[in-house]
Amino acid sequence: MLSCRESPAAVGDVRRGEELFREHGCASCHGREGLGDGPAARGTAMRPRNFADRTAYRNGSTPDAIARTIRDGIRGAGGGMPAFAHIPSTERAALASFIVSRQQRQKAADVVTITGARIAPPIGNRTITAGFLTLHNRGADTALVAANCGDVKQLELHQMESSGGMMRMKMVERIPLPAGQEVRLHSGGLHLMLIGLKRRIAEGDVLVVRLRFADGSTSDVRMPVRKGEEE
Ligand code: HEC
Ligand SMILES: [Cu+2]
Repeated sequence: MLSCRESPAAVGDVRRGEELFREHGCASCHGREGLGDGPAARGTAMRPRNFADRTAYRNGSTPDAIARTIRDGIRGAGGGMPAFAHIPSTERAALASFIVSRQQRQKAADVVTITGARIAPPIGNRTITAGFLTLHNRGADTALVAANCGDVKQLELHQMESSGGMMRMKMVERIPLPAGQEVRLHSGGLHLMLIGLKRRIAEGDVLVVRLRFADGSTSDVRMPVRKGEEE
């Protein structure tokens, strides 16, 4: 995907924008790096935008659109972005340059490498099983947001957690993949849940699972059916 920006922002603008981002308190909600994880955002239902994820902007991700959003804020259902009409337009433009500089240039699918993918052989006649893999993110922060496979009715992202001494699974919306880090999906932790296998699978079979990342890019992963060391 190419972005057409007629006048690439000057480096000075980006640096000024970064200062203003702190001075005007944007970082308190959006986080210093603009990843949507500032201290004011913690513990609330409000989700400030992660600027790296270009698909997440409701009002456009270009410098002009962003400068307008800063002026007008976002109101209505799910809103929570205050309007900053009092900020001079030159400063709003610098803020927009900084925010655009945070947008991820590389597709997540190209920078996340996958190893150790496998699907646990289903037990008996069950049509449900789990999938595991390790994701190494060599790019900017992203997240695994969905998975699907033609041989499975429903594929969910799950997390095991203990509550009251019992281990139980719960569905998660996304699995964060922080920059430079390795996230391991494994038995007893995060995993892919394959619900409703459309055909019988056994050790030696391979399923192709499509992973979708926060920026909308996808990766097709060959997942052999085999037991792990822990089984
Ligand atoms: C009180 C917390 C808070 C502060 C302070 C804040 N924001 Fe936001 N911002 C949000 C939330 C929440 C959203 C997501 C709104 C939504 O989805 O309706 C958002 C969204 C945005 C967006 C994305 C708009 C879109 O099209 O989706 C931009 C750009 C933005 N903020 C810039 C800024 C800038 C620049 C500042 C500082 C001048 C700032 N924000 C300060 C909470 C905040
Ligand atoms: Cu599960």
